[in-house]
Amino acid sequence: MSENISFSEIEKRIIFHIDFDYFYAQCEEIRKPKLRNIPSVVCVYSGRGEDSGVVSTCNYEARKYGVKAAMPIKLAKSKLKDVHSMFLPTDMPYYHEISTKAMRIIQNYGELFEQVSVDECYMDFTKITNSDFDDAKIFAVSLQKNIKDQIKLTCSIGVGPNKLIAKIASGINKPNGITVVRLEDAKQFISNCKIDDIPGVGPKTSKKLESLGIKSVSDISKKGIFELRDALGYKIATFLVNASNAIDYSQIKVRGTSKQIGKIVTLKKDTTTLEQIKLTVENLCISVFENLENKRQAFRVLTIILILENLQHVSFSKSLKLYSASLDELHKNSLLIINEMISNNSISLDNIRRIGIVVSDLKDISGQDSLLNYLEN
Ligand code: DGT
Ligand code: CA
Ligand code: CA
Repeated sequence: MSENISFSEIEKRIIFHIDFDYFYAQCEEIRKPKLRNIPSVVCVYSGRGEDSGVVSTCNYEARKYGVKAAMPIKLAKSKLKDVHSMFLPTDMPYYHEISTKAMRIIQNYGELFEQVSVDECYMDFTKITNSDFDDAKIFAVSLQKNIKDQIKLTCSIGVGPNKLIAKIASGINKPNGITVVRLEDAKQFISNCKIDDIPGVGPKTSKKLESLGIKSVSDISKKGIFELRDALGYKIATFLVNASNAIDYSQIKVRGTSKQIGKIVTLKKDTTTLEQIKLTVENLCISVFENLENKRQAFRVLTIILILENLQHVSFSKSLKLYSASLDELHKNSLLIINEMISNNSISLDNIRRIGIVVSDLKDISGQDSLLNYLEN
């Protein structure tokens, strides 16, 4: 995948890293709002004795008392012995449910999406922002607000020119923070970080670096890969030298099930009539359909994205009863949804700045005799 990407395309990227705050503990607060005002601690009980086990995570109220992930439950209880607090066991199915809802809201932005864990994902916002970091900030605010309004969950967002910078940035202003690091500021940003702020650097690598007299990120950036190769191995040496220069070429890894095809266009300033919008939608559908046809895929979920003059983001997804590979159906449904979105949200046509159409839940149909056969089955 990466070999097809040119330098200039890499340089123009805008990547979001989204990390849900104190995730398991916040999920507990969502169903028991009283927990918000007291230290609450989510624990993995070992089953061997009453308080045997470790802290999985805790809310920020509990963090004030020094409670941390991986701490023995007994120690956490002793830190909170003088305050009213709550200790709860983990409930993974419920956390996954909340995670799925939040991830769906993020995916509705219709860009390349990669979920890395139950509470973390990356999204490539290059297209939707036209590589503009000011727009990216507005999208980050909107995304954070959408998740908060819809499921009462806060998250922290890092925006950067690549995954590495975005990931570090999301941890800077926790909880409920947004940190934007522009391409031109990325080198300075990473130089101000500690070596073990770089994801993947643990105590083992830190120690090895220290034995080479390397104490800071800028120390690494002054070294060549070959100088570090013997101590660390070629792979880690390359990663670290690149990272210390704020370089990271890794791509968003779209998972099989969340693959999608989409296109967003910016409307001309004077494109305000319904006719013009219809024409734009038709062209978008044709382009998305050609892409589907080339990949020999059918879709089931259709998402329409409207981006307004103030960059407010309105999206709506519809799931079809059957997989479809028909341009007509794509076109018909897109128009229906857009009409509904405009009237339900009383959006004035003048306000629409960009329109996007995304199809997802894709299925291979290359084995079918023809698209038509497939549809009639
Ligand atoms: P944050 O992101 O600093 O606001 O707090 P969390 O709790 O979201 O921390 P994060 O993102 O490192 O981890 C996500 C979830 O993974 C967390 O809610 C619980 C679980 N987790 C993290 N660290 C540990 C651990 O050391 N042990 C266990 N059992 N679970 C953990
Ligand atoms: Ca988290
Ligand atoms: Ca996380």
